[in-house]
Amino acid sequence: MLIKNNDPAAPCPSEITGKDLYQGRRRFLRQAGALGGALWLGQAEANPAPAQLPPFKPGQPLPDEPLTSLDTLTSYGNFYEFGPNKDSPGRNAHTLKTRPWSVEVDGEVLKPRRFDLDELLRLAPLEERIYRLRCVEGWSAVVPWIGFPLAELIRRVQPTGNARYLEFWSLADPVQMPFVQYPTLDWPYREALRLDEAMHPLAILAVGLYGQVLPKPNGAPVRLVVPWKYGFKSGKSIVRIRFLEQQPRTSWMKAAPDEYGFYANVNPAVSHPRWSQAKERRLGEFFRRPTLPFNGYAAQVASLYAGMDLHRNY
Ligand SMILES: Nc1nc2c(c(=O)[nH]1)N[C@H]1C(S)=C(S)[C@@H](COP(=O)(O)O)O[C@H]1N2
Ligand SMILES: [Mo]
Repeated sequence: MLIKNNDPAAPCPSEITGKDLYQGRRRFLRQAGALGGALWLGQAEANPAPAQLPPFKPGQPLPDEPLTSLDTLTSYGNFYEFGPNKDSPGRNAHTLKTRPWSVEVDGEVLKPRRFDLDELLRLAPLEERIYRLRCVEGWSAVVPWIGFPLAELIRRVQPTGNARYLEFWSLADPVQMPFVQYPTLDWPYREALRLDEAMHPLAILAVGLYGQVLPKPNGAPVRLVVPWKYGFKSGKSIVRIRFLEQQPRTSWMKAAPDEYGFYANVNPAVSHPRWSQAKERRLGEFFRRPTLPFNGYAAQVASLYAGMDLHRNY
């Protein structure tokens, strides 16, 4: 795992990790070629190893809140396209093909277009953002994402005067995602934000984690991260962003409307119908800790909801 280094003169973690990965891949390809010949190499090229991330600006650690280990983050989580259990994504997401990849942006925008993954990696300067992640089920983590503000993408497609919401579509390919054939959710997994929420500088498109490209269980190659909302609002493996005039119904709202609302802001004062949200368990810790309003980001985001009844708008 990566050792954090706050010396600004030190090489960027992506430079180290990226170079090692790259050299490892050259070695791998040489060995594969020597061992298995053209067929082997051909298969390796058909699903090439992910490219390295461009250099990024290191993030600020959260005081007294250690990072959740990479091993924990990749082996425990929700990605229902790969199965219903916390260990399903870690066991099954290897079948996800993350290249070629692109994100279609359409709807109420003046400049609808498709962004190729390599374009996304260079759309804006990459930054590390160390964020709390709070799952609606009561566990939480501290994650060193790498990405860029979603506002950077929004700016480039120029929303029309009618655009009020963004809808995010995850990939839904039954060949790569074995559980998409079961009607557990209305696939593709769809989530949405109000335009002003999506424009907030804390909302990012993440393309990396711990100095590397995003691992498949965490939503490779590009996912949303909205740290003041329950984790289910942050769709993984995004292939489409649609700008809308009307508030859409999301996959979770369709599955259980009284349990999962449109806003889903982290709120210790509003219980889930089946459990309290007052506390959370950090992955890797034993004792539960109090959950903070807006997951600790109230100073930055509470004004987005001024005058709203947060019990009704859960
Ligand atoms: N496409 C898709 N995105 C998803 C999910 C999912 O099942 N499918 N699960 C959500 C939930 S409930 C959480 S808590 C976070 C978990 O992200 P992590 O595994 O990177 O911690 O992803 C969210 N994004
Ligand atoms: Mo979650």
